[in-house]
Amino acid sequence: MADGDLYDEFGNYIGPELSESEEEDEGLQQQQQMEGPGSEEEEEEAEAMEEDGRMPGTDLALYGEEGSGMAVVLHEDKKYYPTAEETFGKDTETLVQEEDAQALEVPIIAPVKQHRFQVEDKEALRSRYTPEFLGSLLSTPELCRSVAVVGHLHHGKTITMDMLVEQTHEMRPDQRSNERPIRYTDTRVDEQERAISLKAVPMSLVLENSKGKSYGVNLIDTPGHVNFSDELSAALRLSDGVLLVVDAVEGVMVGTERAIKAAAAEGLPICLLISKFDRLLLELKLPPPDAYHKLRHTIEEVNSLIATHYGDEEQYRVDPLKGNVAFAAALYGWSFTLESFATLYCEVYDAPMDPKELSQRLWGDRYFNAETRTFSKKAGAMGERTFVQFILEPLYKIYAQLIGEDERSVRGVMEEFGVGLRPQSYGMNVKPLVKEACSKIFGKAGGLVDMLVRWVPSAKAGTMSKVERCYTGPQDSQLAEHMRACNPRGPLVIYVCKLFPKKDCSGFDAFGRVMSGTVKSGDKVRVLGESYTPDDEEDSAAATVGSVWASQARYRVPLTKAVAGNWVLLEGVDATITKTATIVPEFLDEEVHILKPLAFATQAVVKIATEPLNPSELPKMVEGLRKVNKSYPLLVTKVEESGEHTVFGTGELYLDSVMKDLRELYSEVEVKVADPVVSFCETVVETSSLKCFAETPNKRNKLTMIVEPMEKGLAEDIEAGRVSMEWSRKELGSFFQSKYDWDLLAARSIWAFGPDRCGPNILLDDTLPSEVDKGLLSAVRESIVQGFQWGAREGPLCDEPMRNCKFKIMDATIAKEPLHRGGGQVIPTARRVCYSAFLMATPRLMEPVYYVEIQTPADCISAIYTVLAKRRGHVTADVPKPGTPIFIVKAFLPVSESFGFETDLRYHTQGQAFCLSVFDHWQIVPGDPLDRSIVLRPLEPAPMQALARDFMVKSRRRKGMTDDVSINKFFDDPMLLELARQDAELQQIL
Ligand SMILES: Nc1nc2c(ncn2[C@@H]2O[C@H](COP(=O)(O)OP(=O)(O)OP(=O)(O)O)[C@@H](O)[C@H]2O)c(=O)[nH]1
Ligand SMILES: [Mg+2]
Repeated sequence: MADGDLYDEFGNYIGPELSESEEEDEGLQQQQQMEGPGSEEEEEEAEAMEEDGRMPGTDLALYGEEGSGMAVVLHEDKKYYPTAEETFGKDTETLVQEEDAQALEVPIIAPVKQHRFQVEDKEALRSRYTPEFLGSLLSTPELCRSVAVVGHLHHGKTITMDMLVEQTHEMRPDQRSNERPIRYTDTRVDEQERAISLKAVPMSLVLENSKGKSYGVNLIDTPGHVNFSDELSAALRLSDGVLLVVDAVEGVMVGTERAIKAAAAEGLPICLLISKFDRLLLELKLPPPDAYHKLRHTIEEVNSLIATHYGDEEQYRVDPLKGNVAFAAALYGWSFTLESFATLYCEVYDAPMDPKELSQRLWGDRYFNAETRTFSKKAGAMGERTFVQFILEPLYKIYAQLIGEDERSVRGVMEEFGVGLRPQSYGMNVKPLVKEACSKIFGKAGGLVDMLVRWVPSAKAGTMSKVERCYTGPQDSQLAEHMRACNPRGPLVIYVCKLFPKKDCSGFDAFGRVMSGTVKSGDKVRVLGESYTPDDEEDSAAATVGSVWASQARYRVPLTKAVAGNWVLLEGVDATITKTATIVPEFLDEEVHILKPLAFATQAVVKIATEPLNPSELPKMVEGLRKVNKSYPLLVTKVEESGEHTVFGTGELYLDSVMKDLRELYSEVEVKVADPVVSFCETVVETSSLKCFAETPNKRNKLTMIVEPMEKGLAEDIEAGRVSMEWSRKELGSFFQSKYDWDLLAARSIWAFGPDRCGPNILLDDTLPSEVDKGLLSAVRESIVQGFQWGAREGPLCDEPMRNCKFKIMDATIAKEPLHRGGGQVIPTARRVCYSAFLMATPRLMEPVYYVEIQTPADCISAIYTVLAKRRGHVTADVPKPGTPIFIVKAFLPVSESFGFETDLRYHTQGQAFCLSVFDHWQIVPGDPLDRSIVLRPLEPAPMQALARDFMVKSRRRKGMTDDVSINKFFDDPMLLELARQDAELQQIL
């Protein structure tokens, strides 16, 4: 039969029926035909195998043995395949796995994860001293200083660190001649790319003072951007003093003020470093006398802030004459203090003078009379101030000569100072040449070290004040004694304040300060979390310390042990730590309390909702969120009732950084992010219009409450810890009496703050002993407080926390039998009565407001006013920066209007204005959130008076709640009747 007749036009077989075996044969034949030449060989081989008695299909040719076909080889000696080592080389690991031993989704050999988020040096820098020497200095707390380098954005903190790194490490030639700074403490790739610090990074260096004595100096470089002020808080908690870096040109800015405020809150002494000194000469081109006035103005500005936050005491003031002010141009590798400059004079001129004495005459209204060769306080005929004459003018001359690049004049300058340059240096570009020449002239930063050594308490003295400030337990306990004495032989206590991710981001290393005892690898410890108390020991876990290191930004020095006063990086203890922790020995006889959690000067008010692109990856994202939460001290992650995962941060840059870490480092899933929104607060502006009451479900108890707004400033005082419920009744009484004019009775009847220990709401017992059985009332106190705190945490308007509310219990009927007044009855009722009193007191919504500082040239100011006005912002001041063409515009802007503000600002000012925003206060949103007559139109901006309603309704929708607050839910029937009766009475009167 012809092939064509067997198939129809669609290719279906229509021929006679075939037996199955025929079909198979045919298939086999077709296959063989397709395989073509070579298949014959296989056939032959198969035949040969059959003769051998071997199974066809399994290639049993012995590997690597020629002529093996004939040899008799025992079964166990047979080798069929090359070994993994022969194929892949020596260092190959071979795994023989049984089937189904691993879950399907787990790879047999996991790919090596590499996150390129840390800058990797080809080879680690080598310090000029041995690690042992560093270790030995760090083990002597008297010779250690722990300093946080703080300041405004881009004021030169990281470059100052670079200067110290260069002086203590062997730099490679390419690093030395490179015009781009290394930014050694910016360890992340994104920090380098954006040229901004995002994380606080510690380094322990051996620095020499001007007399050549070595000290172990722990420095931590903090970010200057106000969004990252949480890193600053963590760094300050571990330090004993601060090096405040202020740009000589920009002077005091918002970041400077924040840093001073935060340092004051920790009670740390300030040393001032006026950085970028060269900008006065090269950019502003100020004549020397004007440069002096500019510097003095900056120092005065710092001092006025210090007076505001520390008080007027002389000890905290900074003054070049006291020796706590240094000047530097770190980019050019030099720094000086008055004393180090005086020493330079004495050395160069070989003068038999005491540099200290000379230095006292180099600042302020001091003049040098060249004729009598004496110093006086009165200006001579044509004299300049000594600082100008002896410091600024020579500096200007040095720069002029070096920048002139004339080899002869440069040689002249160098000879004058008795130093020489390498011949090849004269051929260098201006920047490296100035850097090399200046660092030769000024030498190492001995003056700066002198300043730190003198003004920052030693690790030993610092530990004592840390314990007094941060230990939550009794100060007279034995443990506190050991900590205060910084006793290396006492029980181990480590205060962990920061977590650094490991290279593969699988876990974290804990960074902290040893408060007492000695830690070494292998120690068995107990990690106490932030909610640990001796009564509730749940938040504690056992762990074993892995490696112990001294952190050096990009490398680590392994330590055999770290004694009290040291900063350490610990491996293996991070599992249960979220933000801070206290590490103690596994077994300790004494009662232990924790060291205080961090306190922040700002609040996380911007929130975004996240969701994995692929819903099945939710667990991965949740795990990622848990990790970013560890990495950022102020970050708050929450799961809303609707199941939405929200992340709270301080601002746009902060959340941008968080999301980048979440996506790329910690979860590796695609994450969808909703537009940012802000958190709100709920408050009242009047006293409740009637006493609200509620009965417990069993009708045995009845609570009556009213609410009224709190005094201005009280909420902030409570939040900042200026008043605390842990105080004695007497202390509380006198605080409220003196500051807020409360009567003593009211002050003593405070029951609680809410929603937590330092929440901005108060619960007062305002009942009279003649009307209420106080004994019974105090029996249910705990339950009422819990109800109040629950209510204060989630207000009735849109589930946001309450603020500024003073709840007063006016009356209470409590069941005599304990069975009838249990928590289950009282807690929800207390919450309900809080809500009804709240709704009767003209409730309002509050929104967060940013303080915005804008740097701009004068001609852009009007455009800035317009941009701000469009966003409900307003300017509070616009002031010129003395000695510069810059204006500073200060303004308030609601956070909800701040999204995209920076871009808008740049657009309207042709990129000339630059702004920084930081949370400042809460402000009432205009309009009544409960006004039902307002009609909200979708996609249209709400008018001013409808804003509160608009915000509330949108928040409720987002949270999956109904549009309106159902008042009936919070009122009992008798209460509703009472309301109706009062309404009717009111109508009659009208
Ligand atoms: N002219 C001059 N520029 C400097 C000097 N020191 C730093 N800069 C420049 O100032 C900019 C910011 O320096 P950084 O050291 O990164 O500032 P920072 O304070 O660490 O910045 P953040 O950590 O992001 O707040 C860089 O562009 C430096 O080149 C200096 O002494 N002279
Ligand atoms: Mg920096």
